[in-house]
Amino acid sequence: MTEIVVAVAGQPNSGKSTLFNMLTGMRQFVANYPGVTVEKRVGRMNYKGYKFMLVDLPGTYSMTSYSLEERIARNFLLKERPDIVLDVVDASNLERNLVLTFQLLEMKIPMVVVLNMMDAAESARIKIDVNGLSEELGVKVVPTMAKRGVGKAELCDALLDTYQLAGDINDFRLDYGPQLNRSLNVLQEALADDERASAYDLRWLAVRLIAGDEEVSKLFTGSLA
Ligand SMILES: Nc1nc2c(ncn2[C@@H]2O[C@H](COP(=O)(O)OP(=O)(O)O)[C@@H](O)[C@H]2O)c(=O)[nH]1
Ligand SMILES: [Mg+2]
Repeated sequence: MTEIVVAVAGQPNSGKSTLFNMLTGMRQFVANYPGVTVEKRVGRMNYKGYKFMLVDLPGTYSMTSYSLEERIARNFLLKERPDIVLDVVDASNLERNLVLTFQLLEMKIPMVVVLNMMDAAESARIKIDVNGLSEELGVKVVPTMAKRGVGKAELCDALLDTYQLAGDINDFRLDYGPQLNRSLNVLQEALADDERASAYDLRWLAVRLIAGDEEVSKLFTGSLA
C-alpha cells in the first residue's frame, strides 16, 4: 500500500517537533536534505489501516526563499508534492503564525491546520472560533495540546479525511487589493501559455514574481511568452 506523505510545516517554537513525536513516537529516523547539512527528520505512523510518512520540515517564519531553511522547506513542497501539508500554528500567537499559513494555502497543496498550544491560548484568555477559521481558510482546523498528547485522534481523522478529498483543494484567495489583483490577473494570463509555468499554481507564481522572489524569477530567464 502506498504511504500518505505528510510534510509538517510551522514557525519555530509552534510545537512542531512535539507534535511530530506525538504522532510518530519511536518510529523516526534522521536523514539530510540533498546537498545541505540541515537535518531531515522522518517518521512513520499507522492509522485505521493507512500508512503515513511524516517529514518534519525546518521551522520557518514564512515560505519565501530568503533563508536556507525556507528554501529547503519550500523546495520540498514544490518538488516532492507531499499528499498533505500539516501547518502547525501556535494558537496563543495566531496572528503572527497566520502569515505562514496564508503562504502555504497559496501553494495549493491539500492542507490541515493544527492549532497547537491551546492550553497557552486558554491561559491567555484567547478564544478562537475554530469552525469559523476552518471555513475562512477552506481547510480542516484541529485544536491540540501536543505536549499533553491531546487532539491526536482528531488530527489523524482530519489527515485521513483530507487525503480522501485530495481533489478538493482549498479555494482560499488572499485579497491583495484591487490594484495588485489586476496585476496578478494580467501576469497569470501571460503565464497560462508559458511551458515553464506548467508545474506550478499560476496565482502562486504570479504572487511570487511580483514579490521579487529570486528563486522563482530564475525559472524565467527570458521574457514571458
Ligand atoms: N504549553 C504548551 N507547550 C507546548 C505544546 N506543544 C509543545 N510545547 C512546548 O513548546 C516548546 C517548543 O516545542 P517544539 O516542539 O520544540 O517546537 P518546534 O520548534 O516547533 O519544533 C517546547 O518547550 C514544548 O514542550 C502545547 O501544546 N502546549
Ligand atoms: Mg523542532
